[in-house]
Amino acid sequence: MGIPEKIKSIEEEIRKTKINKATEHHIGILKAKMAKLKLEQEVKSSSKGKSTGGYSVRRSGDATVALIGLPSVGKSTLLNNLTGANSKVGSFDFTTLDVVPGIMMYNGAQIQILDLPGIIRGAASGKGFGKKILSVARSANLVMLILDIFQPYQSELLINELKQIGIRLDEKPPNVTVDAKSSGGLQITNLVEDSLSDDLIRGILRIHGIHHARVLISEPISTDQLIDVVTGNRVYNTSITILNKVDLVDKRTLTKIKKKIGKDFIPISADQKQNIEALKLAIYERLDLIRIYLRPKGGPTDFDEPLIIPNNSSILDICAKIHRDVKKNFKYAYIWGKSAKHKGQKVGGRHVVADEDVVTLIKIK
Ligand SMILES: Nc1nc2c(ncn2[C@@H]2O[C@H](COP(=O)(O)OP(=O)(O)OP(=O)(O)O)[C@@H](O)[C@H]2O)c(=O)[nH]1
Ligand SMILES: [Mg+2]
Repeated sequence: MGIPEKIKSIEEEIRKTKINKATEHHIGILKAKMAKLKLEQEVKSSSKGKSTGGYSVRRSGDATVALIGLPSVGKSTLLNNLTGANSKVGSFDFTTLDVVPGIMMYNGAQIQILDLPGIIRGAASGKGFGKKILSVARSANLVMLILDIFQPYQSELLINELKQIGIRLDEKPPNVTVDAKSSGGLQITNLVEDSLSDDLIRGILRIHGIHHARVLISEPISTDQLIDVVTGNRVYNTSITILNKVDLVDKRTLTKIKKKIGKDFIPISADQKQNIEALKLAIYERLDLIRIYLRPKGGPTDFDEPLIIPNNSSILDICAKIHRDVKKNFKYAYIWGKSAKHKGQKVGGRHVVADEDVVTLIKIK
């Protein structure tokens, strides 16, 4: 049996097995086996030279947002509207066949938005260039899920396809440490009562070739999350959900749909430019960026071009963003603003800055 057939038969078996406490171990082991087979499949197809990588698109700007949705939901119309780009819009599916980048300016930040071809069910297993499309979302800072007013319940499908290629949306990485050793077997410290059994943990680790390790589980986790940890190639991404084409329905219908979707989303009309400013603000807020103003030693502060960095960045992160030499030659900094104890406080590289701080960097002579 080849790998695809093995995966299929395990999927079948999982589907047929009733989920309860008695079958938990069995299903956990099956899932771990399937994750292992999928990894093997990836390795095999990439060594055969089959491209499983993403589109080549040059990253630019301070953060990147990937537009993910079914065909014809209005991704290109939205890109054009947010950024002034000129991505082709069509009333038929699969109008966009490549990545089309645009830049949205907001609060001094340059936010790169990537328009992508539409995905369909089965995208994660390669349907319709699905893997190429989905993998762009892996390296994006924010995934924008776009729903169409006529297909408002498709977010599960999108989330599931992303999940299958290793993207976890709005989840925190599980708090589990697997510290591999060269001998000594598997030593498990499970601080959570009534969670996965040691037997199941051992089984999952062994399937993934881990026979000697110290494992520390400090919060409740599911079988899937443990498999994520041992597989090691998961990314944890933030998302935002948009419902497009709301110009086509009346208020009453929209309220009904809102109730049924049951999760937060932003209603917009990309075509009629409704609620676009609110969407821009939401994107900016979700990206969690801050502005830093640089003040050269003895000179005036540059308030025109803030440096845009992720929230909770340190002075050294600022240096790295400017240039790696700046980081190498960094000595200390002076700081004004919300993160400073007093005006012009002298701080080291690890100091965490706040939105709209003013910073003077002093380098080694
Ligand atoms: N009424 C209405 N039509 C819209 C809206 N946004 C997009 N459309 C229309 O929907 C159709 C598809 O729009 P596109 O922007 O090409 O959709 P897409 O998601 O990029 O499609 P693919 O590239 O094929 O995946 C076009 O006919 C658009 O004019 C909207 O807000 N309201
Ligand atoms: Mg398009």
